[in-house]
Amino acid sequence: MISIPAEPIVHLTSLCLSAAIFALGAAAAQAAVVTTYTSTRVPVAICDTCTVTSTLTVDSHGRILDVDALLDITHSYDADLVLRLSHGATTVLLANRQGGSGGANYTGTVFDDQADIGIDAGYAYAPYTGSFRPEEALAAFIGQDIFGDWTLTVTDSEAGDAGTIDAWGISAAVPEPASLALVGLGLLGLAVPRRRKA
Ligand SMILES: [Ca+2]
Ligand SMILES: [Ca+2]
Repeated sequence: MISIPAEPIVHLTSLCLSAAIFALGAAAAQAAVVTTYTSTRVPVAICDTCTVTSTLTVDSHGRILDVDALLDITHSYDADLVLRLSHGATTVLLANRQGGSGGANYTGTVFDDQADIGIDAGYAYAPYTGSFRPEEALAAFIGQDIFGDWTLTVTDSEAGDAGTIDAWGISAAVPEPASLALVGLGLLGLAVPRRRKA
């Protein structure tokens, strides 16, 4: 008779545990995995006054939370170059004829919306080693599926100098796969009976 109130307490406990499991599961689903994909279709010659492309193919799915572009180009006159990154129907202008008078190469360049310096800032200089904000935000890709082809398009728009796309890639953050979150939920679920027995 005295134990009657115990039942609602048990229900309340299991409700709290369920809520905690749900909250932890949701937190696990929010966790991001960052992966770098590099193109194997390099080097690509940038002929004088040509437009050339290089692609890379991502064979996994995931909703893009953030994406950066990585680039190594040898070119004797960067200000000839217009750089664009495309995926699906979206194209982002990375750099439009930057490099001033005679700046050469992009060496270890990362285009990142979160960078402190814009590639078009007057105090950013070739070979642009480090992180720079692109001229258009890479955030245009946020929410898209990372799966499929990504294309770097390089236009050399002035006669006299040429170069090469040596290497490029993307570094993308997507949510941790749902299967991992479910494994987490399963492990938490196993923990519940143990706690009740204790
Ligand atoms: Ca970024
Ligand atoms: Ca040229």
